Amino acid sequence: MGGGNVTNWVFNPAGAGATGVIAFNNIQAGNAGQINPAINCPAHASRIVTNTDVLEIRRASAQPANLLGGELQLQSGIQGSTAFNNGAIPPDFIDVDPTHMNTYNMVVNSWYVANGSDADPNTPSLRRRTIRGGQVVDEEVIAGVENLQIQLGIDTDAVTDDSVDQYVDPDSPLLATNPVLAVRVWMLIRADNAERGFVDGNTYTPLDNVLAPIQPADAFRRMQVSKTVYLRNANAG
Ligand SMILES: [Ca+2]
Ligand SMILES: [Ca+2]
Repeated sequence: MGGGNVTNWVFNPAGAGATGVIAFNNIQAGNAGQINPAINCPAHASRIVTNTDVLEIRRASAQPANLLGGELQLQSGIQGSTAFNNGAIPPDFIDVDPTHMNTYNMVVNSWYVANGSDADPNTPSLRRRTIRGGQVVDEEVIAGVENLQIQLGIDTDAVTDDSVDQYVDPDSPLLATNPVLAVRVWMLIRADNAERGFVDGNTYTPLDNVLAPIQPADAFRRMQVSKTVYLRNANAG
């Protein structure tokens, strides 16, 4: 569902690097500007659940692609990569031997927690925004996900040793100066329906350095899941 010119979404080529893992911390519902000043998608802003994180992964397509205006693409060569979407070789590649560079489509996936799901406007869900054919597609991944938190594992040693020393929230200033080696994902998932006579008296601790514990005290059963993913080639750029 949905759709729009990619230049209007979070995929700002001038943003935080052309490829890699980008996460946005503790989004405030309705405040699209928190995600990215370039965002212009009211549907996204109104659906997102307060104090959840957004995880975005950008990478180059496996196969080279032809230049195509409107498609978010990556020009890549020995000197690095540049994102563009106007179908023209970026200026920093104009003088590069064509046999020493390639054009790829950029594969961008962004996961967020919405306050409704396709089947039920009152059941939250994990949704994914992606690009197909230059258009933004917004689709449901798992109904019942009510919280998503992300922390990034960084290598803080003066001489980096490719081992994680610390996990930080996505807005940590340490991310500017320390390589990210891993992503830790935490989700709180609830049943579709409330259960008569049941009270969830558990306390859930979000994977976040500032958010308070969550005590639902309602009639939904829940489970929490977490996973740590080590990034391939993390130290290559
Ligand atoms: Ca967070
Ligand atoms: Ca280390």
